[in-house]
Amino acid sequence: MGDHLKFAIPDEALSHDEALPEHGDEPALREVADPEIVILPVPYERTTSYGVGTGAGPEAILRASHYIELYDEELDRDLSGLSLATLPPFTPQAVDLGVALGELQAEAYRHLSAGKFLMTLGGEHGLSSAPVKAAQAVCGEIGVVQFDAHSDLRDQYEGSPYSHASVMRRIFDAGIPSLAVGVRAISGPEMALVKEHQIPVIWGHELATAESRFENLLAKLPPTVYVTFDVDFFDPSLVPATGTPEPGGGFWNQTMRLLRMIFERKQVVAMDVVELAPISGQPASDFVVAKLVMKALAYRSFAPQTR
Ligand SMILES: [Mn+2]
Repeated sequence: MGDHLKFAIPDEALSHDEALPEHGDEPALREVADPEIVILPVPYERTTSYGVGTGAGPEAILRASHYIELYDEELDRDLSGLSLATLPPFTPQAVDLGVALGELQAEAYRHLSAGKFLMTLGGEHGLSSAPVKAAQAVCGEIGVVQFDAHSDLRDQYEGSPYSHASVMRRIFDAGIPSLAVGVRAISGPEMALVKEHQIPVIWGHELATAESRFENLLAKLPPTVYVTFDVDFFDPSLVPATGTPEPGGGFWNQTMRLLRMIFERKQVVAMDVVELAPISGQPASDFVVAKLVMKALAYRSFAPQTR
């Protein structure tokens, strides 16, 4: 098992024995010993509040990745040469959320300080402050691009400062500038914070015509960025399998244009894809999210840089 799979699932990532698809002579992604890209599954779910199931997200993404074709027609490139390795799932052990996120931050730091591009697969959005802070420690000045239906700027939620609903507040508190895209669910206090600090946001209702404004706002971020992608950014007609769906989200092609622009214009050091909560018998969400991961890796490796 292993090398014929697309994101090369390590045995430890599989929760039970299941016959894996046969692919005959189909080219596989190389899983290399010293990869440029490391994929870190983090089935972390501690603070979900509405729908649950993000802990099963990483495995669903890896399973769906079997079915992605490896020729990217947009970039006109064969993706089988991507240099990547998928690590065993990382599960923080500490009960205390702050300590648990510290464990994840140390794990992320280990890969980023070795010069790897880190793709973290969640899990809930509450995990993202850990790899973001690791990226800040390694790179110094960074910015964060947040794809999300929610602003996630609450100081606390349900008693926890480490909630998925507070993750961007923790990043804001760390002095890291951010650009949010697709937000269409926000509380009064969060909006007050956005206005007081002029945090740039492209709202959900602005998505259809967002490209030039996105380009301008992106240019104001530091040259080095981290991308955090909450899959509830997508319209729930495209990705229903998420804990807190909101109508009015992003569709595929417009999203790919924005994502590609980030990789063309910025030095992207790491990305996470979080909040997939798989629905049994509905594989479309899993596949969309796996393809999102693959497109990001393709843009990172093959999109022409215009920085
Ligand atoms: Mn979120």
